Amino acid sequence: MERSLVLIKPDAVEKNLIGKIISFYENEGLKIVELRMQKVSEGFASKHYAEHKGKSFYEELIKFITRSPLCALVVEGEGAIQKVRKINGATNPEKAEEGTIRRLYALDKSKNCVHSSDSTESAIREINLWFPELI
Ligand code: FUP
Repeated sequence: MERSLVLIKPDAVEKNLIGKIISFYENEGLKIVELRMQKVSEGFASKHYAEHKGKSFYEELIKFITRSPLCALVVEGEGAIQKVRKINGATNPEKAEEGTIRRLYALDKSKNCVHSSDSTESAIREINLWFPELI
C-alpha cells in the first residue's frame, strides 16, 4: 500500500489544528500509520529541505520549520501521495482549491500548514529520514 510523509507544520500546531487536519486524511479513507511530535533542529531541517538550498526563501523556511514543534505522520492508502496533495491544496493558499487545508487555514505560501511527499521517490526518502526505525 502506498505511503506518504506528512508534516503538520509549526503554524498549524500553534493554532491547535492537528485534530482538524488529521480528520481531512481520515475522512478520505487514509490511515495514519505513524505519528510523532518533534521540534526539529536546523541540521535536520536542512536534510528535509535539501532540494531548496540556495533558493531565496530557504533561510526563512528553515527558521519557520524549526520555530516550534511539528507533527510528523506517515499516511497510508491507495494513491496516498496524490490524495494527500489534493487534500492539502496548492503551495500558495490564494491559489489552492476551495475546501483544501491550505485554502482554509494557511496564511501564505511559506506558512502553509502542511507538507506532503510529491512523488514515490520523495516519499521513500522522506519516510526514511523522519522514521528511520521503519527501515
Ligand atoms: P509543496 O510541495 O507544495 O510543499 O511546495 P514546494 O516543494 O514548492 O515548497 C516547499 C516549501 O517551501 C513550501 F511548503 C513553503 C516554501 N516556499 C516558500 O516559502 N516560498 C516559495 O515561494 C515557495 C515555497
